[in-house]
Amino acid sequence: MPLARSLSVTSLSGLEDWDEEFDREDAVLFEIAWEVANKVGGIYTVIQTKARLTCEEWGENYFLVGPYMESNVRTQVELIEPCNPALRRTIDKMNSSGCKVYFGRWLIEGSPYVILLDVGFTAWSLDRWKSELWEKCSIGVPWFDREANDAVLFGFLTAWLLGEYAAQCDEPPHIVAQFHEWLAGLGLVLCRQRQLPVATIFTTHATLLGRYLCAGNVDFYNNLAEFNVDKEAGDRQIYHRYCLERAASRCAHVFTTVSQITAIEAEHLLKRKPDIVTPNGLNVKKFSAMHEFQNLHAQSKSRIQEFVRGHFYGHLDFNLDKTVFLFIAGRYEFCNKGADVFLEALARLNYLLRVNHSEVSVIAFFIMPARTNNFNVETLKGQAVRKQLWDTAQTVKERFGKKLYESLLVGQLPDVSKMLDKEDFTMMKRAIFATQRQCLPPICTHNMLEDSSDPILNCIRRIGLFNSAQDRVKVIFHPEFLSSTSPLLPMDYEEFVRGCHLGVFPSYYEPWGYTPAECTVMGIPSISTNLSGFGCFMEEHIADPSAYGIYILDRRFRGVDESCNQLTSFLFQFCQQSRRQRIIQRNRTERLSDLLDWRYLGRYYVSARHMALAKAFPDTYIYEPQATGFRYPRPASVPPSPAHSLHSSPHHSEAEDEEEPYDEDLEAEKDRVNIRQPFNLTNRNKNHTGLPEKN
Ligand code: G6P
Ligand code: 1S3
Repeated sequence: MPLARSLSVTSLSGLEDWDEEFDREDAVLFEIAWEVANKVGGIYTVIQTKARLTCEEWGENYFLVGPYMESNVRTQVELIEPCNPALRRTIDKMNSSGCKVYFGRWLIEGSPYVILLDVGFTAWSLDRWKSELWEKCSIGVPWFDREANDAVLFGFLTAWLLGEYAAQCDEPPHIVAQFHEWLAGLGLVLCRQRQLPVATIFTTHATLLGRYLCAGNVDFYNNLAEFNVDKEAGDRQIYHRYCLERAASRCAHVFTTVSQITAIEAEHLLKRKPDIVTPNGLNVKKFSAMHEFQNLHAQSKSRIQEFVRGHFYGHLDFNLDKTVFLFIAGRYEFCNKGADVFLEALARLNYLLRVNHSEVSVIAFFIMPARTNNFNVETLKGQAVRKQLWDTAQTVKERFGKKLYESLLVGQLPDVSKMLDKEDFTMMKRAIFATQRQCLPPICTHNMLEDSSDPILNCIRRIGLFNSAQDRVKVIFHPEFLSSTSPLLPMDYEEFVRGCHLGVFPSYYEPWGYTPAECTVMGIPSISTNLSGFGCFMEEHIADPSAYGIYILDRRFRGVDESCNQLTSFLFQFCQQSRRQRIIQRNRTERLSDLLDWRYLGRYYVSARHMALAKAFPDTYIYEPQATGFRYPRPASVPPSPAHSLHSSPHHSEAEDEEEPYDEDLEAEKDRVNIRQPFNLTNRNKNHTGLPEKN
C-alpha cells in the first residue's frame, strides 16, 4: 500500500506545499460548471478570475468542463487537439458514440484547457437518461423545464466523460472533480452512483430555495429552520431541481459554499452543513505606481461629470465639484439586491441635505438591466446639447484667438472689449437658448417597456425624487449594463466604478456579492450588508471595516425601516467627508485588495480538494486541517470617517483639503498589514519526503 500523503495548506496560496507534496502525474482536476466560457452570472466570474491561479497550480492536469455554445466558442475559445493521451482517447471514444465533445483553450488569463459538451447534439438520449435517473435516483424531471433538461444532458455527459477518462488511464488515476451549482450537480450524483474513482466536490453559489423564497417577500432568515423544504419547492414547481441540488450536496465527498451565511442557509435548506466555505476572490492587478488608482478615479470621474453636464442641461444649478456619485449595479432583483432600501434612504438623505443646507449634491446611478426599447430622446438630446455648447465654445475660442494673434502681430495689445463681435454673441446666445428645457432632467435613460409597473420607477414616483432643482439627491436609472461603445455614457463597468465615490449594495439575498468586492480592489468604498457573503467576510476579517471604507449595513437584526435609517446615516456621513478624507479612505480601501485576491483566497479551494482526495482515496492521502484566520487591525493612521475625524486644527480650511498633498503615505506603513504572516505555519509532521507517514 502506498504511503499516505499529507495534504495541508500552510502558506499564502498553498501552492508551495502542494507542489512539494503532490505528485501531479497521477492527479487530475476537472472543474465543471454551466458557466465555463458561458457568461450567465457570478459563477462565470469565479471561474474566469480563478483560472490563472488554478492553472499555475495544476498545469497540464487542469480541465474546465462546460457546455458548448457556438457563439461563445467563436469569440472566446481556441479549439485544439488534446495533448493528454488518455483524454484524447476519451474524447474520440465519446465522439464516435454519438456525442460532440470539443477541446480547446479558453482565451482568458491562464489560458485553461476547456472541454465543451454539446448538450443539444445528444438530446436524442434525453428520454433514456431521464428514465435512468428515475430508476436509479428516483428523480423525475418534467418535459417542460428546459433548464432542467439541459442539466440532465450535461450531467450524464459529464459522468460519461469522467468514467471514460478513468477507464482510458493506464494507471488508476486520482481524479478530483469540482461541480458548481445545481445545473452541474447531476454529474456528481452519477459519479457516486456509478462508483467512479473520483473525489467529488459540490459548490453551491446560492440555494435554489433561498433565491425563490427571498424573492417572494418571506421573512427568510428568521424562519430558516422552519421551512418545509419539500413543500416549498413543490409549491414553486422546482421540486425536481431541488432534488438534483440536494442529491449533489448530499453525495459529494466535500460540500462547499461561498460564505458563512449561505452555509447556514444550505444547512437548513439542503440539510447538509458545508465542510468548507470557499469565499470568492478576484484576480487583483497591482499598479506599479501606488497612486495610479487615484489618478484613474479622477480621470473616470471627469468623464461621468461630462455625462452629467449633458443629462442635467438647463438644470445645472449644483456644483459638480461638490457632487458625490453613488451607484448600485447588478441583476435587476429589486428587493433581493436592496434597491428598495437604497431608494428609501436616498429620499431621507435628500431631506437631511436640504434641512442642513448642505452644499453637497448626490447623484445616484442605478445600473440594472430591464426590458427597454433603446435610449430615450430626451437623454440623447442632453448629450447633443452639451456637445453643441462645447463646439460653440471651441469656435468662439478659435475666433477670439485669431483676433488676438492678429493684434499681437502688429505689435498691439488687443482691445478686449472688441474681441467678441456680434456674430460671436449671436452664436453663444443661440447655444444658451438651446439649453432651455420644459421638463425636468429624466430619471431613466431608456424607454422602458414596462414603465408603469417597473419597481424602481414606481418607487421613485412614490418618494418623489424627480431631479427637481430643490432636490439635493438626483437619480439616474440606466436599465442596461454599461458599455464603452454606448453613445450615451461610453464607459465600461470598471471605468464607471472607478469614477464613482461609493458603491451601495444593501442586498437582502446575496450569497457572496462581487460588486462590493470589485469596488474594494479598485479602491472605491462600498456599502454591503451583514446578509451578504462579502459583508460577513469583511466583518470577520477587519477590526473596523468602516475605517477602510467598507460600510456594513445591519439587515439581519433590524427591520427595514431601521436599516433605511442606518443606510441614510452612512450616506449622510459620507457626504460630509472632505475631499482629503475621501482620498485617504480610498487608499485604505484599496489596501484591502490583497484579502480579496485569489492568491490569498485560493487556499480554501486547495483545502477542499485536499479534503476530497483524502475522503475518496484514504489509503493515499490524509487531510490535515490547518488553523487559518486573519484579522486586519484598526488602521493606525488618522481615521478618515467624519464621525471620528474632525480636523485636528479648528482653523482647517477647505483649500487644505483640496490642495494639501496627502500625508497618509507617511502613515501608510503603519497601516500596512502583511496577510502572509499568519499563514507561515510549519508542517510539524514533515519527514524527508515532506509527507508524514500513516501509522
Ligand atoms: C484623486 C486624484 C486627485 C483628485 C481626487 C478627487 O485622488 O488623484 O487629484 O483631487 O481624486 O477626489 P474626489 O473624492 O473629490 O473625487
Ligand atoms: C451567485 O450569483 P448571483 O448574483 O445570482 O453566485 C455569485 C458567485 O459565487 C455570488 O457572488 C452571488 O452572490 C450569487 O448570486
